[in-house]
Order: sequence, then C-alpha cells, then structure tokens
Amino acid sequence: MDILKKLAETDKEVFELIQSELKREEECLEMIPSENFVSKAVLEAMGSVFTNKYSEGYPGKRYYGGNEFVDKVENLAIERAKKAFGVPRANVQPYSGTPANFAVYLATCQPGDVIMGQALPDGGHLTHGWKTSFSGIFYKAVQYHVKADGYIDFEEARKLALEHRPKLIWVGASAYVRQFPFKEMAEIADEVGAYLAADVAHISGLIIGGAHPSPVPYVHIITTTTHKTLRGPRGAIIMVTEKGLQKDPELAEKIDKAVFPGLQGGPHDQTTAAIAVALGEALMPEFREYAHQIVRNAKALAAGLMEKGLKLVSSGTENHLMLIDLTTIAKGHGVFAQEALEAAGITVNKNTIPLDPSSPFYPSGVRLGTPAITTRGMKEPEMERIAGWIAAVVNETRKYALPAGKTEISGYVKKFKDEIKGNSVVKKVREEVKELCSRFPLYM
Ligand code: DSN
Repeated sequence: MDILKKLAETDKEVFELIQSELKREEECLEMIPSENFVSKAVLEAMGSVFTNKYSEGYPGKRYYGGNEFVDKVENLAIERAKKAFGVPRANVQPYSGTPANFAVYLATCQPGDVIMGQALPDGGHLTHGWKTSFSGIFYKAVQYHVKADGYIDFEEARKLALEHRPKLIWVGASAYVRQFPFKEMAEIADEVGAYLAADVAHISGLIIGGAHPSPVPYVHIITTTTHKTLRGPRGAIIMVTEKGLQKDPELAEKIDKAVFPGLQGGPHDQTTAAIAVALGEALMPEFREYAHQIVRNAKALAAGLMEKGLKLVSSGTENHLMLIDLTTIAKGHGVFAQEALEAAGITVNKNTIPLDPSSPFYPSGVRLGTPAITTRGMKEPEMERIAGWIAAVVNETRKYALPAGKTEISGYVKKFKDEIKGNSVVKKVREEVKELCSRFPLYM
C-alpha cells in the first residue's frame, strides 16, 4: 500500500512486518468473528496527525489548548453514533471494550455491589463478572447460563436476580449464536430495579444494518467496540438510551466522568476520527446489505458444516458466528482444530462451549464467523466450499487427543503442529484457500 512509502525508507524491520501481516490477511480466510477489515479511509484516519494531540476532557471543555479540530471530529463521531443507533447520548472515548464496560461499573455501582452477567463458558464476556476479571474481583458477580439448546436460561436469570438483587445486569456476549433477548432481560432488570446494560460489541454492525434487533427500547446503557461487525478502528462507544435517562437523568454525565477522569487520560483522537469515518460508512445504504449478507453467509456456513457432520452449539446461528462442538471427537480438542485450520489458511479461535468438560485454555470448541470474509465480497457459494474445507481439515485431527498429564500437553501440541503442516489434505486446502482469496482481493 502506498501509504507506507516513508516507513519503507526509514524502518525496514517494521515495514516488512506490516507487509507480512498484509500478505497473511490477503492469503488467509479471516474467520475470527470479532475481526474485520477496515476501509482504506478508516486506515488513513487512524494514521492521521490527530495522533499528535492531547485533549483530556470533552468537546468545549478540554484541559489543553489547540483542540478546535479535535472538538469538531469528536462531535462528529458522537452525532454519527447517536444517529446510527438512535440514542440521545454517546461517549466515543473508551480505549476499547473492557475499559468501556469498566466505566459502566464506575458510573452505576460501588465496589462490592452485586452484578449479573452471562457466564464466560456460556458465551459471556470476561467483563460481565468472570472471576479472573476486575468485574468478578471488585463486584459480587452472579452468573446466568444457557440451556442445553444454547438459548439463555431466563428462568435461571430471573431466579438469580430476585434472590441476589443485582444493581447492574448485562445482556450481550462474545460467543452466543442466537438473537439477544433484550425484552425478556429488561423485564427481569425492571422487576428488580437494576440497570440493564447491553454489550453489543459483536453485533453492533448488524444492529445498525437492521440484521439484528436493537436493544435501544429496552436497556439503559449500550456499550460496543467499534472494530467488529461495525468495521471501524479498535475503540469503543458507550451510549445512554432515553430509558436510561428516565431512570437516572444524570446517567450520561456519570458515564462521561467515569471514562474521564475516572478511568482514562487523553483520548486517542486518531481513533475518534476513524470511528467517525466508520460510522459514516455504516450509515450508508450499502452497509445494510453488508450486514444482512454477514448473516446469510453465517447461516449458509452453519448449514454446510452440519451437513458435513460437524456438531454446532445450538444447532445453527442467527447472527454472524457459530461454535463447533468438538466433544464429538474429544474434550479439549479446540486447540487441534484451530492449529490445523491455521495451517490450512483458515483463521479461527478455540473457544469454550456451554458445559465444556475441559478448561478455557484447552476448550472443546472452535468459534468462527463471517464478518471479515463478507467484507471481501464472499457469498453463499463460497461458504459451501469453506464448510467443506473446514470439515475435511477437522477430520484430519481425529487421531490426536490431549495427553492426560498436564506437563505433556505443550510438547504434544507442538509436535502436532509440526505434523499437521505436512498433512496432504491440509496442504491441498491451503492452496485452494489461497486461490479463493486471490479472487477477493483486499486493499486494491
Ligand atoms: N476478545 C473479543 C472477542 O474476540 O470476542 C471480546 O472482547
């Protein structure tokens, strides 16, 4: 890409690493469902002179001079976020999803308060109360689960809410294949007087594009990262709805104060500019088509995988992602599938599945999705081919299983990685993947 001209002259080492990453992205099928390819316009805004500026505070109320244009770009990002989601208030400064969620806690809870969220192995996010995250360390976290069919267990969530009276409830997750039940979770939150926050990081692009219902009428607060289906830079937005302002007219100010000075220093103004660009793109009519194609592709891929004999959590998908349940091969098999698929040029991530019999580091599932390959222009016929390749590669891992002794695992996996690279099926798929990718070029 020509924007790297100077770097090629001044720092060959970094330049070459960027070129290698570009080649990897061009020649592989990027199927981690939380990743995407931003436009050249977003890349340019990220690489702009806004990176030179300090601007603690908010538009019109900064601690530094020289913020005339930063104010304008931040206001533009805020206005576009409000328009895209249909909300009265937005804060575009959080560095990423975890700080955004932390700011919600700071604004609504005291340390030690009870909070409730979806458990991590059931698809929830670390920041929704998992024991190793600040959210499970500083707050008394209660966790709800999904049922055997993969849908959220409302009865359990309601029972837990009535028993523990959480101050804050989260709806939204990182590995949930069904539409989020915003209305039902709102009934539970309203019954116990809790704040309801929707973390729509994974699906915000689908919401803007009309391919997933919006949480706006039901929740008080919405958080989202900006780099997943929304297809922007790595950053985040926190929004307050009309319902949120009715519950607490000062909620938006509390959120602003929690972000700065509560949690962060200077905002990353180059990211703010790029968020404005991405939101501008998401407001275009063609983004609606993109969002719907992501879901059509995911459904086609899920159907293809099941046809080829793979088991999916909840037997399908209603959004952009799916989870392959590999317990049909062996518990803890995710690492083998991930590594074999990577050797074949298909990038996915190992992931826990509900009631996983193994551990989060060696989980029994694989998570994959269609946002990035849809950005490349791939459609249902390509999904059918990809499903065939995934099934063929996973099949080659059947003879491997995690050793029982923990100390033997890493050596075994390393040996597996070396072996699988030489596997003839994997090598053949790698060539076919490369050929497909060359027909859907990036950054032309
Ligand atoms: N790490 C993100 C994901 O991959 O889903 C969640 O924050």
